[in-house]
Amino acid sequence: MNEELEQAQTLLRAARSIVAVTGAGISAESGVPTFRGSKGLWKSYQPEELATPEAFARDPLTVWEWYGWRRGLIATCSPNSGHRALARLALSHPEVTIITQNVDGLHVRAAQEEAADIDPSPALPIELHGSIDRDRCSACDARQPGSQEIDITSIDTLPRCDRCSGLMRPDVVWFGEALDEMVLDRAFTLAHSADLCFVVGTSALVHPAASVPLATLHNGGKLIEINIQETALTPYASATLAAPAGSVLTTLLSGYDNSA
Ligand code: BV8
Ligand code: ZN
Repeated sequence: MNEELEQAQTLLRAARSIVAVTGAGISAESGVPTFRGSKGLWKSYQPEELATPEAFARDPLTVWEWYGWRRGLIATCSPNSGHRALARLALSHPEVTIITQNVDGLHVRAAQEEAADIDPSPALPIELHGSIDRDRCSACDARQPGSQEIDITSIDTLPRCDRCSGLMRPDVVWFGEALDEMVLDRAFTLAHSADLCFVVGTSALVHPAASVPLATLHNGGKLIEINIQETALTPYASATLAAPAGSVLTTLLSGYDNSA
């Protein structure tokens, strides 16, 4: 691991523009279940069963029950040292952008907490799949803060739109739904122009998000993968740090994040 860590630090020092693409694995140490791990969220459900527009149209009560449970769980979790190390890096280096597949909002909270009284925006992530903390109207697209208490007694007690009384849904991207075009374009543009991409805690199975790191590669940039397991991206990584993201990112970025 030390050799890989040294290689990663060499790449980091040489980099002029950096993106960090994160997945559920960066939030595992905060207690947020991953999707495909042993205790993965999907273990008790099938993605098709819950995270699709068809499931919501067919059974909004069960979909809201699952999101209400996840929202409640995530509210008890805190950003871990991996989120914080990335936030500090992005705050001290404007050429760093965080791009996340996660909807748990922990990068946002890490940015706000690490920024303290300075502007947190350089460390706010591009959220490719939306945010579980927000609701979106299934009729008029209006967004409003996510309701903490979801009353799943009946369809009539589910969250309603303040504007048109339409049925609200979690403001996340479901399987079979297109990602926001502007968001995706920005992510690919930044990854394409980056000379270094950290890929942290993702199984690299979900597209188009899993292709974002390839944009760095295809333009001659390098990948550093941080994951406790191998993935389809591992063969393309110039350095592979096979350890929990929290400790690896803290070690890797400690010598770097205050050299603004
Ligand atoms: C689209 C929001 C087209 C919801 C998510 C067949 C049928 C239907 C669709 C498809 C299909 N084949 C391909 C597709 C496309 C599909 C897709 O990619 N499916 C996959 C499963 C094959 N993609 C889509 O549907 C996308 N949309 O294609 O639209 C389109 C175009 C135009 C018009 C209309 C349509 C939309 C995909 C978005 C789905 N929404 N989330 C919610 O969260 O409830 S995706 C969901 O999985 C999460 O957001 C997460 O980001 C994502 C990926 O998972 P990971 O983050 O990688 O997490 P995972 O558990 O898999 O892995 C964790 C990793 O961490 C592991 O590698 C583990 O080793 C590691 N780890 C664990 N602990 C640690 C660690 N690493 C370091 N430290 C640790 N401590
Ligand atoms: Zn509405």
